[in-house]
Amino acid sequence: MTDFFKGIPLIKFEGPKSDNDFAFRHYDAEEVVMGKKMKDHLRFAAAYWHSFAWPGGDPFGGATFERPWFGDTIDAAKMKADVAFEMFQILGVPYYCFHDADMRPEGADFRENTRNLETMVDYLAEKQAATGVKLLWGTANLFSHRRFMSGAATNPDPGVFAFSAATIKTCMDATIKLGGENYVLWGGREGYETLLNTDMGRERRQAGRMLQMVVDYKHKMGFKGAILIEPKPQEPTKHQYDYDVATVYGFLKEFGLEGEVQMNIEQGHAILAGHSFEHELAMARELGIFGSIDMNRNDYQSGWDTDQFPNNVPEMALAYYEVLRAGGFKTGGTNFDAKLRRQSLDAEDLILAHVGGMDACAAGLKAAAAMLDDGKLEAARDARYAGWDTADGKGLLSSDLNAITAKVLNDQINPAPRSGRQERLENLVNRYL
Ligand code: XUL
Ligand code: CO
Repeated sequence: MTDFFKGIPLIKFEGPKSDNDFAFRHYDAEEVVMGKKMKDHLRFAAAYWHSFAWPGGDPFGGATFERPWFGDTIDAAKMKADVAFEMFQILGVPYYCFHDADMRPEGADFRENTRNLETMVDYLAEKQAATGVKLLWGTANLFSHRRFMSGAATNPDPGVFAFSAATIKTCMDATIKLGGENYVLWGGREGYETLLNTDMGRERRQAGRMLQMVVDYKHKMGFKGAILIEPKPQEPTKHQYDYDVATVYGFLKEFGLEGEVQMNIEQGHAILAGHSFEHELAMARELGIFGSIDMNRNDYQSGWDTDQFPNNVPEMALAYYEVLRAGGFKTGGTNFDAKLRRQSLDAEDLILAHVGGMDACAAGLKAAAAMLDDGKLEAARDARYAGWDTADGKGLLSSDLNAITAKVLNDQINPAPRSGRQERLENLVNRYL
């Protein structure tokens, strides 16, 4: 036991009337919603990087957090793991996620990185066995170290491609050894700053080849989890190749990998791409590539990726509505890719941020389930498209322009516009919140 969270109790469900900051009002892990326990719907995961590796810097100042585990030694990394697992247990989150660089000390080269990673994987395996906390996904940090400044798979230097491929292999090995349920690829610096120095065709082909190698390795190793790509439109590079779900789908089609890879969709990334979160979720569902979510929120004024803890229940209800319509999570889950504000120094800030986020997700999930249970939204949508279920409607799609023109003349088709009833539906949604 460390004393980092000293005095903070295990967080329990106390119901909406509770006055206790250190309690859930909506998240009751065992409560059954639409035939499934809430914990199995939401599959919460805490992110190692924001909560335990990020020091609180911004472009104007350095670290504000002075955590006792900061330092590039194995002992420090073990203390970090001890504290992380204490937090997972206090919150009752069943899963966590990591990048290699979050949980192992940075080595001088690939060999030392791998040795450090393996040491920490053994330690994390012990912690998982002792606590029952599981790994939702692992990933490689191929964007922080300066060697990756011009990309990883898309780098103009083949040496960086090789270093990246080898690092991905070790991170997939770590994920498999820890029983991870998915492996994530976020294209950290897979994009470009200026076309003046960029061969876009080459870079995209390199990324396609790397992804194929990842898929091949997954099958070679018999890994049953999902390979997930996390789209993001900008930041760190000006033009990221994995802009949004639709762009990534085009990329997967181009390289013949659409049946092999699913999406990890992040709330803040969706907004940066000019979409809503629910748009990205619905798009992935329609394309058959929905996998998992990174839950957070951005500041709507600042225009960059602020990775705040989520707290907007009406928005989250619409997101979980799309998750439920996609059939819910299979290997995926709800990962809090969210960090404290840099003034939130205290251990209890870390706990309360997650408590609020988990509660908001639970409230959103319950509202989403109520919308589906009630069926009014589905009925209104079905009614709007009812014409397509008639013989005439179905026939159109297998017809051609000549035959359709003859039909329009013969049947005197002269459609009258009908209301989309948006406000009525928005009012209806508010009744479930
Ligand atoms: C960056 C981001 C990453 C990925 C994992 O914006 O979301 O933390 O989730 O690399
Ligand atoms: Co993310």
